[in-house]
Amino acid sequence: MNGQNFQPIRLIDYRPPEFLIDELLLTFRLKQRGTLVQASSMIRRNPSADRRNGPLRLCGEQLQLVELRLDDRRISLQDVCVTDWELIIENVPDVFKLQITTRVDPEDNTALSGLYRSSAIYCTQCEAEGFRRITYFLDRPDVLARYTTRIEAPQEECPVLLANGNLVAAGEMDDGFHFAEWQDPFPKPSYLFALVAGDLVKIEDEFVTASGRRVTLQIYVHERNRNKCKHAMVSLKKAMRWDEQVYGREYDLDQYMIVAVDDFNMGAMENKGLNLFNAKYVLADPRSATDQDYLAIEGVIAHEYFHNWTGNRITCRDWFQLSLKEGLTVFRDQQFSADMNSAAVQRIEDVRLLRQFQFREDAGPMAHPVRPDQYLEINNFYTVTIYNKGAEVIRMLHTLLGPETFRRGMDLYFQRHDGQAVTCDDFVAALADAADRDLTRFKHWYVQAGTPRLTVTEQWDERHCTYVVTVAQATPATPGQPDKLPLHLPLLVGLLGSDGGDLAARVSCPYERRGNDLLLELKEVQQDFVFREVPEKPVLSFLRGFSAPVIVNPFQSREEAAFVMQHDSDLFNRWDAAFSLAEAVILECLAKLVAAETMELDPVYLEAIHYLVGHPTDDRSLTALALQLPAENHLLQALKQIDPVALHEARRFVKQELAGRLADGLLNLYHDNEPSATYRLTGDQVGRRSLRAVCLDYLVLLGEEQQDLLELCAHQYRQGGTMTEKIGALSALAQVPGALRDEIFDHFENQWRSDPLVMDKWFALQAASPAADTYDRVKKLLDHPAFSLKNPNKVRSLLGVFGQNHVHFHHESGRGYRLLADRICQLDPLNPQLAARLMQPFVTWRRYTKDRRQLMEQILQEIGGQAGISRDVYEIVSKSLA
Ligand code: 0A1
Ligand code: ZN
Repeated sequence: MNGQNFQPIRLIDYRPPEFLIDELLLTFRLKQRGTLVQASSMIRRNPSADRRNGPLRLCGEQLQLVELRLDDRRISLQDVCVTDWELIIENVPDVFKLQITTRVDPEDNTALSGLYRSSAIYCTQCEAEGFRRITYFLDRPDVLARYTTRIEAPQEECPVLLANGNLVAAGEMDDGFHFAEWQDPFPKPSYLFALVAGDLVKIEDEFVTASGRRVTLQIYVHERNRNKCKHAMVSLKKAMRWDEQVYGREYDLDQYMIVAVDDFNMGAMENKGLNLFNAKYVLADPRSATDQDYLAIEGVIAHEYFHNWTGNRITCRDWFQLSLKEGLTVFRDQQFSADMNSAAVQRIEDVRLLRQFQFREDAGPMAHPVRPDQYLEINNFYTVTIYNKGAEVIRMLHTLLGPETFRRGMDLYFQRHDGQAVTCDDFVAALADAADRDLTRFKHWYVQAGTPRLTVTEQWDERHCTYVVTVAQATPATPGQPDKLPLHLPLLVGLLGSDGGDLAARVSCPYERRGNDLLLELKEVQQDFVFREVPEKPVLSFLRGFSAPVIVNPFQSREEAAFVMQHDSDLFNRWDAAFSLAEAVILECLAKLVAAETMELDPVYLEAIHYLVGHPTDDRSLTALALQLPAENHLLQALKQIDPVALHEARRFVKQELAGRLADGLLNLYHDNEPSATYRLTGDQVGRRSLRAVCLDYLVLLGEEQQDLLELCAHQYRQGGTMTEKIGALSALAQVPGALRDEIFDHFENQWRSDPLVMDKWFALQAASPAADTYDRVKKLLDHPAFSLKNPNKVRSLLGVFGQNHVHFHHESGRGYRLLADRICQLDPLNPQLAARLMQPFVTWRRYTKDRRQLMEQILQEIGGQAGISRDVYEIVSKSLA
């Protein structure tokens, strides 16, 4: 394999920086090729460094060094050492001024890290290590400097010039250039630097903070998108108010800017005062964006805004602490979305994502702790573990401490560490101090990878009216961590009586009450929880609200699960009961299929779903969620050896059976829930649209015999006034190849071919389709004029989604593997970060049937053998094969 010389970075090697930079003046003279960057900094030795006499080593990549001056004297470039990743200057004084001029070519920057161009806009992406692609610098998060940024650019091409902080000067220059100078009063790490220049329009609003300061809010977009920013602006204002009310956090600059760009590797970036967003998370109108898009925009806008305190004011000491800002900020954005919309729906969506993606990551060769202790390429660690499991860890702290104590802990954290770069330990210490609790065992969550499994047993003593729940925990071994310690976790439970009511209020037990719930704290490998004066054998409502990120081995009968599904006061657990029942039923069918027995639908499950369809709750989104079967991505985790085709068939059988048996009920539900003609983003309206989409998704499976059901889809597509309805119809139709499907997909393409975000949906629906012709279509779509390997949204919509399409990606011929692998190799030299992300479906290759295993192993070896392989892709390949 190539790439063996890449060296891992280790947490134990962390040392404080040898130098500090307090002030930095950056001057950019922008050109598509040959941008000149002058960086003038005040540098001094760090009094608390381990070593005080070493050379100055600055990070730098893909730079052309033009000039160097130390204390205003020019240094010959022969007298310094320049490598592919460093500039080393020997014998520097203790305090000095350094001026560096570098040259970069934004137009050729396809990696979208550093300074690049997207749809004629100059922009930057510096997290995690992009700043070193702009100038030589101490590019590490524990070096905090005050930045002044001067941008010079051709006035006509770039009327708008933006950087972090406040605008302090602007004016015209010779040769059609103009300039703007920005000053950011808050010291920040280099990863939060940003610059934007281009022809953009701004949408402006104002926010008055709790203490009465006026903040100007601006969203910058291309002229054609001017009318699609309202929702983002409303979301921003809601997030600002919420952070004041819930965490007492006010915004700290006079101006808050958001810029939407078309080419972006991630969702968005929290640069101080100047957030850069993937256009997907800013632009929306009802004609072109779905309800899910609207909710995602609200969530991402909030996430970036919340980073201003959790990430920017208090940042990470090193990249191993990434979850310090990301886990905490995801937790905050989840809380916010739960408060703005349906809390139960939000929790279900969060848990679905966690189970499908994080549990899968945690069980595979890329498993790593929330605070990793080693990496080759930090960009590979922007993972569901760091973000979403990290958020679960914070949520557990919130549950253990209770909301008031948690808030006191957060206050202490902000007060203690404002302006610092700190660690996850510092965060937990602030909470522990505020709560006056020992959280030592809890901290295992940060260092231990893998999803714990809980085994639950119940004992009911009728004579003494005593009920005992025994819970045991075990975390499976993960790479590099064969032995696991017990964790400290909060278990919220309820006891349901035979009438479905909560018994908890009446029983005697030493556990803290949290509303209807009881809080059990599991700390040991195994513990008994005893409840006395229990009048009848209760049905246990376990792990309410998914109070800990664990897998619970099934311990209840299907009848009990159906009971929870109907009666639990915890809406999350109602849904979860439906989900687990469906999982058990599908896996049972799969076992039958594999054993060549006839598959049958369990009558208990059928009855439960029948009831659900006949008695929808007021929260229609909840009913819609309960009707959706677990994704293949989730189901496969329970299998020793994955046969993706058999799994797909078993799931499809259950879906088809439900459709057939419940057709009338589903059709009634569909017709009873027509949304209003005008678009409104209320729970009621969103619920109607999603419930109808789920109904169609089932009903369309009966389309072969009942043409009118296909027509129902077509009708919704043609008549629906919103993108949500159109996508609902298209997504259902995508399952049934035929003239009608083709006609409607063509129609959609013709109508939307010039809207890139809508075309992303069109690509994704086709790449996700289980229909037999998916592979051929995807192959053809790679040559579609709207597709481009250079645009991450396109790559994710077509190739990323195809990689998650189990039946087609894992086609026994290996053609799905080949298709993806070839594109990964093509993409790697252009955009290694994105190429590495596309590797994800290969990572768990060992879990599949033998033929597939062999094919995937070969592919991994082939990719690993590519000349010039990036560190990003190399890390994934080598860990997968290890
Ligand atoms: N900090 C951002 C995510 C982000 C990370 C890396 C990026 O480029 C490599 C871009 C964005 C967030 O959490 O929103
Ligand atoms: Zn973030």
